[in-house]
Amino acid sequence: MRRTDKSSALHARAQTLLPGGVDSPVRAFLAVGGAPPFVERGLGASLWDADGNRYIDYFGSWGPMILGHAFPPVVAAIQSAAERSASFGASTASEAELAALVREAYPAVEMLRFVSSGTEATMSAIRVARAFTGRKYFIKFEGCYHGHADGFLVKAGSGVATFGIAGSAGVPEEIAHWTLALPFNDLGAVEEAFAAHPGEIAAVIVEPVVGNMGCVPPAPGYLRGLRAITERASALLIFDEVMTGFRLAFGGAQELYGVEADMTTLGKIVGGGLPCGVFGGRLDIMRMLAPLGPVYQAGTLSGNPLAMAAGLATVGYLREHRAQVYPRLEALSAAVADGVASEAARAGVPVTTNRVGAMWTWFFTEEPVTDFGSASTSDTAAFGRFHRAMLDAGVWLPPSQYEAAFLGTAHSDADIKETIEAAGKAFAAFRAAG
Ligand code: HOZ
Repeated sequence: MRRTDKSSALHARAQTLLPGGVDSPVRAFLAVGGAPPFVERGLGASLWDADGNRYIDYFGSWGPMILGHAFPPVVAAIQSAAERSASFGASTASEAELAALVREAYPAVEMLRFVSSGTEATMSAIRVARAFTGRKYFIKFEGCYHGHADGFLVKAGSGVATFGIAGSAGVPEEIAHWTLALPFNDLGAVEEAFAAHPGEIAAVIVEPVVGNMGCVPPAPGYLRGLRAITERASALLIFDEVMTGFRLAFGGAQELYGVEADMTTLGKIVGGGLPCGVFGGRLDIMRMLAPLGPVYQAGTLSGNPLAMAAGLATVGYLREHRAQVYPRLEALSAAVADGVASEAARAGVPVTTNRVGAMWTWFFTEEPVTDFGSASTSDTAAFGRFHRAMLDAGVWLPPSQYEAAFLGTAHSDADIKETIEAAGKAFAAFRAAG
């Protein structure tokens, strides 16, 4: 039996000091039950908690750890940068170096700015889009999550969906008013919104493959349709590639689907596990930013040298080894996603599997999952039971039905086999429980 006393004690102490014992709600395990393991260290695809339990990690710090934990070149890069100081608040050569790598991966990102999180990236992108177009509304999609800035919390995914919070207390309705939340994968709804608000919509922001209502791929032609509608309406198309960037391909969803956005936001992998985000896009749009233009945006730790070093080591590795990395991620992800799905089918547990490359979700529903409405048909209690059984067997999945699972280059065939076997036992227990 998995020991949990040390993690439980740490969790109890944290709850007296931090709301819910956490610094981000999705870590609290409220949707799946049980005390969250407190992590002591990670190496490769493994995590160890305070009680000494080892887990195969399928959330990878929610995306960044595509090369595994404590990947030696990333560790060395951070150590070397730290020896030269953790922060200057002044420019270093590493910013332009990483920016050039980003531009190589994303040709549509002609100019960019580094920030410290995905939320900062998306909120800044919307501010620039509003200034560029002179319009106030923006469209987002139900179940998509673009960070926790006020206007994004309307019908959002991730923890907002997990905890059933429709918007958020503290967001003035005057701000929420300018967010038009539409169903994902429904081009007709987008056409209707533009028809209802002619000349008033600044931008459409979308996760091109959604990760925050679980993994939901775009329907064939959907991203192209968004591209065409926004072009026709002279609105900007913003791809939030915080999750998909450098994961689905070196050039993210834009490379995979062959659709270019006017603006792109990145985070997670681009910082190699350190706090880092990016917003960028066409030159004429990015020239709106101070000190060149009238849109103000700033940050003491933006372009932080440790984050740049970790990002350069990570993105540089992906660039150099992309011919091996992405096919390997595809093969491993297909093996684990399909293997677990087969175990569910064998046990008669209804599961719908959505996957694009190294991100996927097992939805506990019979229905195809194409939007937040269909994702919501999932049996979240059954997901919780599955999550607990997998954790007890040493497999740490994202602790919500409304999150995508990830893997990285450090996962081995043995890890996949162990995961599928654990799932088989978990589903067999479902059958025994009736
Ligand atoms: N985008 C991540 C989860 N969907 C963020 C993780 C967090 O909220 O802590």
